[in-house]
Formats: sequence, structure tokens, C-alpha cells
Amino acid sequence: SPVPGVFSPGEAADRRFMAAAIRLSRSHLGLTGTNPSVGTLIVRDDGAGAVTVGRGVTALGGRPHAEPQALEEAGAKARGATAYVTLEPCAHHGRTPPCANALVDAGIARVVIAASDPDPRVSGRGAAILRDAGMEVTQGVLAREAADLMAGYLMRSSAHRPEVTLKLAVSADGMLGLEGRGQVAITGETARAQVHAMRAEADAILVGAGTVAADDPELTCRLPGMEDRSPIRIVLDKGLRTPVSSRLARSARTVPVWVAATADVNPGRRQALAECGIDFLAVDLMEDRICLPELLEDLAARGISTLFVEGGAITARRFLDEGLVDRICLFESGMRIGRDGLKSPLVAATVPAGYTLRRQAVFGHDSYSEWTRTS
Ligand code: AOF
Ligand code: ZN
Repeated sequence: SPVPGVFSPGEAADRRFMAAAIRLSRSHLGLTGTNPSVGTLIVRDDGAGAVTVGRGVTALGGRPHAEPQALEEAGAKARGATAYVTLEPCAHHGRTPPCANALVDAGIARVVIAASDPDPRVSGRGAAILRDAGMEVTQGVLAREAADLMAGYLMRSSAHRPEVTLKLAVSADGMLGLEGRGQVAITGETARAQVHAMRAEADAILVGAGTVAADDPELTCRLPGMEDRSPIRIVLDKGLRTPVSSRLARSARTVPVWVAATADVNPGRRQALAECGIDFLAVDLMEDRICLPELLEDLAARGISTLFVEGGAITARRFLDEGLVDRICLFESGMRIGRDGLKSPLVAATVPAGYTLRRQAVFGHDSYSEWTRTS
């Protein structure tokens, strides 16, 4: 039952404030290292309507956490106020004291939490610290919406692999490109900008060696003002075919490139690529192909929470066939490629059962749909 005098505006208003905290958390997506981007709002009502007196979002690089920043802004106004947090406040002593204790010490009266934290140092303990201190705790408000933005962090800390997003740009006749002809512009400028924004929010972007050979892509975020937000670029290249003259190799000192290859293949090329600044991920082969589950585990251990798979057709199909795709981002254009096209493993009409449509949009002349695994 609600504590008398504590701001408890009802479920609809709780959802509204949590939505604001989630929007706040969105601003640092992809910028907080291995930490999730968390949002915190401190709200009070002294009789004249609800006022937000503190805001915080996990700082760049992951620290400080969201809560102490929001508390600092609120100052004395935190006493008796309600805190909206998109993730269960932490309970562990890291480089900073636990956020749960910081909320208690500041005299917060009520805490509304969206998602629970699977981190074993925190899980359940954060909420317990709050309850034990006599606070009113409401959990699970907009949990799905918050978890959606933290899907990478949640996947890495619970399943020890990154969240995998497959991006496909498909022509009206279901093709990804032209056979042997390199890069074909399937979608327009607006969709392209959208893809670059998605790259900025991912920790790493992955393509197969075939795509490097055919398209020579740069795989960076080239939106004005966001050029420094390019993710790590990863190539599946068991035969070490990536040329030192490729755009990837030539830009490896500016934006990291990791090539996944077996340890003993092509030592000459390896040396030359290393001299370009490329790093290597040692992989094992299974039936002559790079073992993807093992690679994903390695990536998670290296702190990669979100992986954006951008092609090509073979790589996309492999991730799908092995059940490793958590999110599908599908751009569909009106242009036709014709008979020499490279067939896409799927179009919107053939997204497999097991995925739920989460978002639809139109970007310029292209339609967009986004699907996540049904949990
Ligand atoms: C919070 N608020 O804003 C975030 C939290 O390495 P550390 O000490 O920064 O701790 C990392 C853990 O902190 C991470 O695994 C997750 O459990 C939590 N993230 N917690 O209270 C925040 N970003
Ligand atoms: Zn914390």
C-alpha cells in the first residue's frame, strides 16, 4: 500500500515518467562501453503538480551511473521524491558506491524500476536494499520498452553473447544486389542515413569476406557530426582474403578492424594486415566454416553487447539458419534488380515464425520493418 505523502500518481503517470527516463537513456546508446545506458528522473509534487527536479543518464564510457547525477541535480529536493530508473539500481561497490544506497541516503521515498538487472552482483539485491530501507518500490513499469534499448547488455550479461541485429536492404523483387557486380544502391538517401544512425548505436558491425571483396565497404558512420561514432568493424575471413588495399584495411588506424580468421592461415597476409593496424580474432572451424557461437562468445567477453550484421547474402543466411539473429531490420525499396540478382534470405512477407513485428516506418521511398525474436 502506498506510503502517505509519497508521490504515487497512478499507473498511467508512472508510465509517462518512465517513458521520459527511457528517452533520456536513448541519448547515450552506444556510448557507455560495456555498461548499459540507463536513465533516471527524480520527480516530486509539492501540491502544484509534478515537477522533474533531477535527470541523469549513464555517462560516456559508463561511469558515473545515472542515479548519482540525477541526485546531484535534485540536491535537497530529492528528499521525499520519487525516482524513475530504467534499470534496477546497482548494489555493488564498483569505482563508485552502489546507486541503491545513494538513493536511500538522499532520502528518496519511492523508486519506480523498469527492467531488472541480470548482473549477478546486482540482480534482486538493488531492489532489496531499497525495500529494506523502507522505500516503496514499484517494478516492471515499461519493462519491455526499457529492455528493448538495453537488449545488448541484457543478452551479454545473461547469455554471454551479443544481441545480433541483421540488417537487410532488399529490392522489390527480393534481391540484395547484383551477382558479382559489387555495391548496388537499393535504398535511397533517407534509408542510408537511418542505417548510419543504427551503426552509431552498435558496438560492432560484421560482414563476410565476400562482401569486402565485392563491395569494398567502409562500414563507418558518416552522418555529419557523428563521424566519431563508428563501431568496431569485423570481417568473417577464414581464408584471410581481406586485401591490404581495401578501405577497411586503409582506415584501420582510425576505426578498429577485427578480422576473424584461423590462427595459421596465410601468414604473409596476416603480417601485412597487422601492419595496417588490424587485430585478429582467433576462430575455430566447424565443417570448414567459422564457428559462429564461439565467435559470439569471444565478442561478448571483449565487451561487445550489440552486433550489427550487414551482409552479405551468405553471412545473413548463416546467422539466420543457426538461429543467431535476435533482431531483423528490413529495408524494402521499390526498385527491381532482375534476374542476375543475389537473392535475399528473406523479405517482410517471409520473416520466419518466431519473430514479432515491432516497428514499421517509411524512409523516403523505402519501407522499413523491424522484428524481434518472440520471447
Ligand atoms: C546503475 N546505474 O546508470 C548503470 C548501471 O563497472 P561498474 O561499477 O560501472 O558496474 C557495471 C554494472 O552497473 C553493470 O553491469 C550494471 O549492472 C550496472 N549498470 N547501474 O545503477 C547505471 N549503467
Ligand atoms: Zn549504479
